[in-house]
Amino acid sequence: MSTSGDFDSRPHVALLPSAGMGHVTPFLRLAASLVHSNCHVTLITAYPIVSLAESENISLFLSAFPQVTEKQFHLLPFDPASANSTDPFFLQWEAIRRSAHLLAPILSLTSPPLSALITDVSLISSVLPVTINLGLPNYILFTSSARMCYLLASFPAIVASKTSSGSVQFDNLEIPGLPPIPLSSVPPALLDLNNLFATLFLQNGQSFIKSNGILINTFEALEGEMLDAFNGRRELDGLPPLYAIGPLLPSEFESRGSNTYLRWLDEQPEGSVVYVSFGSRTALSREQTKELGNGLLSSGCKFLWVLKDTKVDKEDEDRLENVLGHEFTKKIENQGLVVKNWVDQEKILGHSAIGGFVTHGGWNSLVEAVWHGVRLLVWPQSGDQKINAEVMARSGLGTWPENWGWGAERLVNGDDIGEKIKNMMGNELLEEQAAHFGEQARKATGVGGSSERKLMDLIEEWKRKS
Ligand code: UDP
Ligand code: G50
Repeated sequence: MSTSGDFDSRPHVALLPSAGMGHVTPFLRLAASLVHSNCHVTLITAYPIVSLAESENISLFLSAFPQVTEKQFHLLPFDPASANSTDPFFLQWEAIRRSAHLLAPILSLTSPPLSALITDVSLISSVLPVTINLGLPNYILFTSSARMCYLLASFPAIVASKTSSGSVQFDNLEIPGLPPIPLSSVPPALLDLNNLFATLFLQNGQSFIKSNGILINTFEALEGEMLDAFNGRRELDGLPPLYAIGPLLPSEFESRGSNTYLRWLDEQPEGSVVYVSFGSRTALSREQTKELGNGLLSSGCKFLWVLKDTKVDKEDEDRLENVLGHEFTKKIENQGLVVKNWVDQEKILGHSAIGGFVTHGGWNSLVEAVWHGVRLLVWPQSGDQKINAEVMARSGLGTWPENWGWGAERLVNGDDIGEKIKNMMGNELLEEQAAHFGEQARKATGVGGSSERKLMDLIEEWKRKS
């Protein structure tokens, strides 16, 4: 056929996500964008899948993109007791890591041959030996902020110099030209090297230097100084290039489920509703949930609240009334809507009725809010969320009440929550900054924008390797 020459020059990229929607979602968005940029794409999916949200989104993606090849990666049996964690998503990362050697035949038997593999950051130290052995370029997709990426790159040296009997002694992490990362913002799990998250973080940080490049879901206008700080130490530390290719944009395939809440939003005045969600894998305690409910009522604002009662969605079965109580459920009817299912966050954040977002600070949620120009009240619960909150607060996109601490650290009182929500919803400076960064995000991903160019450069690099 006359097009066979072009066909052969298209790069073939395989993608290997890990577990949790915060990791699967950016991978599927990147895959969609690579297909639109004329790449062959293979998606490697590890089975069994932990949550319903992940399996549904992967199916929706594969139906929307029949040209993408799925390679199923069946994990070896795994005994959770053999790993130091109770978190189902971290355990799945470890299960994938222990099966990584099984990737070799999957990667070497693809047709046309692969130009590159893009691996989730949580898996790299176990996948790199496989790709190095096959002579296959391996790129990382970093699913959090550039600020968090800097911590990951610094962690091996911190551990080498400051560890005694498994406990990491943290000082502030200095970053040239930027505020340091204080001990109080470091993911608590990193302070004890015996736990699984810290072990993986250390090994993955040590592996950075062996990878061909790091793709990251952020953009120049949002984290330019941070990207410069990272790139500034590359030569010294042998780090690979960091490519800011974000925001990775939501695609139509992600829309699903009942969306009566969108019809409810249609009836609300512009900018009047506060959207409340803590992402895909964070359940507040029942006590904190009730205080949040009281806070929403006392804020006087209309609200759309996605309430999660368990970490893994399949187990979230208790009825709303059982969680909130009959009386409270009745009280909110005139002021808000509470949903206990998966929602289409993209459509919500893009709805003109939304005027602010109370979020845990998961990086995907933050970047989605920035894209839609929605201001924030960030309430970090765990992991990288304080570090991400710092990025938002510094850019004037939102407020972060630092004295609220980590999620499990203290019970935040409803009146305090209500006050902070009211302040955020009335803060015009935040609104202006949010609109400004929304425009910058569009520029970055538009033709000739900083993120678009980075992705095009990478595709050219892969073409040369195919
Ligand atoms: N999300 C969604 N609907 C929900 C809950 C979450 O669409 O009901 C999406 C959200 O838009 C984001 C992802 O799930 O893309 C959550 O990732 P994030 O990094 O914000 O937080 P995590 O869930 O990993 O803590
Ligand atoms: C999930 C989480 C806590 C947390 C992170 C999560 C990240 C993301 C980046 O994704 O920090 C990252 C993950 C794993 C790893 C290195 C970097 O080994 O619950 O902090």
